[in-house]
Amino acid sequence: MSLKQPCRSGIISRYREHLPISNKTPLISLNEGSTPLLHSPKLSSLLSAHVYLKYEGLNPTCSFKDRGMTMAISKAVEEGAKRILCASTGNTSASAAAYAARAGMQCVVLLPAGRIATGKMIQAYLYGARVIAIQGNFDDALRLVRQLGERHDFVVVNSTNPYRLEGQKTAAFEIIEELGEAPHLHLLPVGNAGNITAYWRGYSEFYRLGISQRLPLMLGVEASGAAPLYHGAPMDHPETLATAIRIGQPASWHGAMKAIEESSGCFDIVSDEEILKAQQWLAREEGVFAEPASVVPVALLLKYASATNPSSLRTNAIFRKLPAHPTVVLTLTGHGLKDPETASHSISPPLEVAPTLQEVLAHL
Ligand code: AN7
Repeated sequence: MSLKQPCRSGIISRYREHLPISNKTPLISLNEGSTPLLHSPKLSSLLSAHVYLKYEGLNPTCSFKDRGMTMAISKAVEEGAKRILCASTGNTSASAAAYAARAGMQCVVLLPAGRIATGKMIQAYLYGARVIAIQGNFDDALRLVRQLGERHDFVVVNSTNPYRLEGQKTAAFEIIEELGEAPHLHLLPVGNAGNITAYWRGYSEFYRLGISQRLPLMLGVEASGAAPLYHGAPMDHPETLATAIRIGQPASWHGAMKAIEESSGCFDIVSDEEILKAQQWLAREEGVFAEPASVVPVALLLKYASATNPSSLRTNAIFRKLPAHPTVVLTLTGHGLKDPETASHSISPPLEVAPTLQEVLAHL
């Protein structure tokens, strides 16, 4: 195949030959994908590595979910579906609602009541979804969605829908094309574990096709209060301020385990405090604003770089397997403006002064 230059025509157009698409599949796209791979000078120097940020917050609904949703909705339209349904911690519902609007379909979303970041909630409403708040967590909402899905009048567009992960794997393709090779290490946040499954599939497919010559080690990062994969057991009451990954029973458990085992990677964790610090650090040091769930890999690398006893971290064993000056990619899954409330804990209100030059100068 001939590699195309990055362009912004949507992931189905860009990677058609690698996706389960036929000539009959309608193209429902908002020109997702082809997101920036930003070099991170500060993380690179802290880790003596070449570190890049795959900035998925710059997708049309400001998260990586759009890559999977263009596939899921295009296939749903092809199959004649009229209604789609999902459970969500916020980003899936925002994306589903937008692509459903584009396709002229009804969209129903089940969300954990009171635990959705404001921006995501507003997106679901504005794109016209029917929003139902469940008095429970994401795992409860997904259980109900699975039951409703069996009634056949809805197409479920959670990552249990096989087309979602097919779309999401394209992020790995873009990284390989832009770097000219797969990185040595890829870190990403893990919630329902679909994305780590999808990236591993993408890396594996390009490797098998000979487009890349190596496979990365995969490092999945969870919040310490919502870390079922790290601990190796589902959790009934996951808790973290990174609401996007407040998930105790990941649907893609086996896919995530496969990614970690086949790549010789690992799962690691960071605390909520470390997440907030990393969000601020990334904004101030690199000029990149990402939502709390997105910065868990940044938090892990900062913790590792500053640890007095790095061997206490599972991540240490991973770095020992890497060559000198490795190439490292982190996925920043969602935009910081999705969740202004959580970020506002890190700022103080602006200073108010009289509208005179003297006053302003006095406070510079
Ligand atoms: C910003 O929207 O599960 O491990 O319902 O929004 O593939 O689940 C979101 C997950 C990471 C975790 N970062 O990805 C949902 C949802 C952000 C996210 C994840 C999510 P997966």
